[in-house]
Amino acid sequence: MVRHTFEPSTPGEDFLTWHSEAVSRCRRAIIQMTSLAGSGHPGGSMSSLDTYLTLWACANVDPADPWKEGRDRIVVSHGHTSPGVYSVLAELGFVDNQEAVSSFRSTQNLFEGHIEREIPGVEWTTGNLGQGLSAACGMVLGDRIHGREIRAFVPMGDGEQQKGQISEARRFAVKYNLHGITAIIDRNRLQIGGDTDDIMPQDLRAGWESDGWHVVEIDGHDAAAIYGALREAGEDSSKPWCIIANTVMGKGVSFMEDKADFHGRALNKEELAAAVAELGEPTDLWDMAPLEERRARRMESTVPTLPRVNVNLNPGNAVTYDAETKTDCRSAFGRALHEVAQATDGSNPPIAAFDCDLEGSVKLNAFHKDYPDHFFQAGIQEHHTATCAGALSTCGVTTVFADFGVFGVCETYNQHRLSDINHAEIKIACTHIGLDVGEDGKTHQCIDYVGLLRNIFGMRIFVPADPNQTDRVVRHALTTPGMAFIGMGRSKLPTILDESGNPFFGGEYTFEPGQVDFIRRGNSGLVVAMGTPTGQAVAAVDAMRADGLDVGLAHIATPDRIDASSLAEIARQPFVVTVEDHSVNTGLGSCLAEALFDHGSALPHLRIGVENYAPSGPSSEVYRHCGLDADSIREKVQAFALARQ
Ligand SMILES: Cc1ncc(C[n+]2csc(CCOP(=O)(O)OP(=O)(O)O)c2C)c(N)n1
Repeated sequence: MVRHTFEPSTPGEDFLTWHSEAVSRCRRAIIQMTSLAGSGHPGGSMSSLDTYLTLWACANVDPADPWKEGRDRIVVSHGHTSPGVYSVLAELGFVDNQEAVSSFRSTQNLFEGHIEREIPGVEWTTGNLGQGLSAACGMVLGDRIHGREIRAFVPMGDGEQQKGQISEARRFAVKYNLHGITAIIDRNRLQIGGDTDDIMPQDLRAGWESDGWHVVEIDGHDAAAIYGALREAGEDSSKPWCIIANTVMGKGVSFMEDKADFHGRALNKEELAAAVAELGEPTDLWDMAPLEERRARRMESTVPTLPRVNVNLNPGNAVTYDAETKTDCRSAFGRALHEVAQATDGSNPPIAAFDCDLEGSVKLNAFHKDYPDHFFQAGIQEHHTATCAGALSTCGVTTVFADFGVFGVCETYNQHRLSDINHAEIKIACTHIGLDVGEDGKTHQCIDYVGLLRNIFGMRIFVPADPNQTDRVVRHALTTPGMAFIGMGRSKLPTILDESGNPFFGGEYTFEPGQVDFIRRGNSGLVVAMGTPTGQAVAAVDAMRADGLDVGLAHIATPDRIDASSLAEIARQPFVVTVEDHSVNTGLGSCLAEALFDHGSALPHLRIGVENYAPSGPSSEVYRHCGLDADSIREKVQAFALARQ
């Protein structure tokens, strides 16, 4: 095992000797683990191998302290080259070789088909191609916010270069002078379907250069050349470098070389025997029986638990918007975010916010003005932004991604999913959700956020009813670990009042996830609203109560979690009507019906919500068109109640 640095101007002889010997051991491990699993990606693993050995041997990383503060970050973007990564991590003592080889692609531990962030030495789970560079940007920003400049290395595939998110990340890295990042493209000229130039011709050098990167080309199997380029890249603080490493897929085994087939296929028995003969190492090292036996035994993993990085924020004091104040939830969000930053640390709070060219609409202006180094204007590059913010949120920085719902959720769902797999803690603050988008029409109506985000296991969904509840929800979400989504409409909303005319969600009201807020108590049925239409539901319920129909009204801000005592209370009602400006197929109505069913309670249920894409128009008109205004709600509830008498 050798530890080196990028300090000497040339790599030492000891390093080069070790490298040439380690390559053989790692090739053996790659072939053994893929053969044992009967699947995996040996071809790209072997073409990337020389780079991987140089990186993990020379970068500022430490197998004895893999998550040490201020370390360099090696973010492998083409995560399918996991056999190559694991073989090198084993060679350098980050993980146990026998464990990695024998359990690769089995459910017994974390040596998965694509690299996993839980493995010491791996910084980001990748496999959905095109996201690694964005993640590295987030990590470098994280250290910068903590007052450190680190290096980040991003090995990538050449087929992978076809992904648009990479060019988003390139521009972002140059804009924010993230010169510590070095991209290394494994230019083996092959991808699954064959030649990269046939699948999608692309001028790699021109693309990276036009976005402001310095590009060099090297022999990606020459350890000294790899070392030299990586070292020189680190000396340049004017721009980030992209190293195009010319390589051969399947390098080291003649019949695997330059064959797209071995991108994603393990060797069969005959091929394995031929590889053993060709690589010429002692045959006992190739004995698969002990590995097979260990795989069957499913031994306990020795991989340590990934540590969590805690952030301590001060929620500050909740604000109460009175009955006369009419404001929008998004302004309440912007104010609460700014106040949490101020309450935590007036000058340098561990908070960051990302915007995609909608700063005024998503109300980040005050935060931007007072914390310019914590605000990132990423342009119309939502995929990059989502991943970058997700990665930054794992670096001890509470990270807000503010956007319109349709871009912050629908456009970027896959990025959030991968962030969740990476145990990210991003706070997605979306405005313009539901039908409340002004006159923008169906392209902008995000009516599916509950349905989508419920699939993300670590996500918590918050849909406040008015500015008062927004204030408390934002302070809660920012100061609570985990992924969170806060959904807000565009319009100014009435303050929701209790029966005495005081702000229901103001004053001493405390927000508790899961709790259902009973705004009006009644015994003849219950209207349950979520988010923006709650004011309409209040007006409808008050009108029905004045008419003698004793219906109650509740609000659910966390449709994905409804606590059992609240369910029991709802279940005592003769019927329930849900009201939401979300698709009726996958929103509050579905969540509540499921929760009641699981609770053992079934009651008549009318779902009022969005039944189709809705037209353009002022929100009040669109609500009327879709039957979500107070009069329509009242008529539907009355008819439903009448039918049950
Ligand atoms: C976003 C995304 N689309 C498609 C795939 C399926 N896929 C996995 S590897 C691969 C080809 C990658 O080619 P390249 O980057 O050249 O890697 P190499 O073949 O050199 O290993 C594809 C299309 C994926 N993992 N992610």
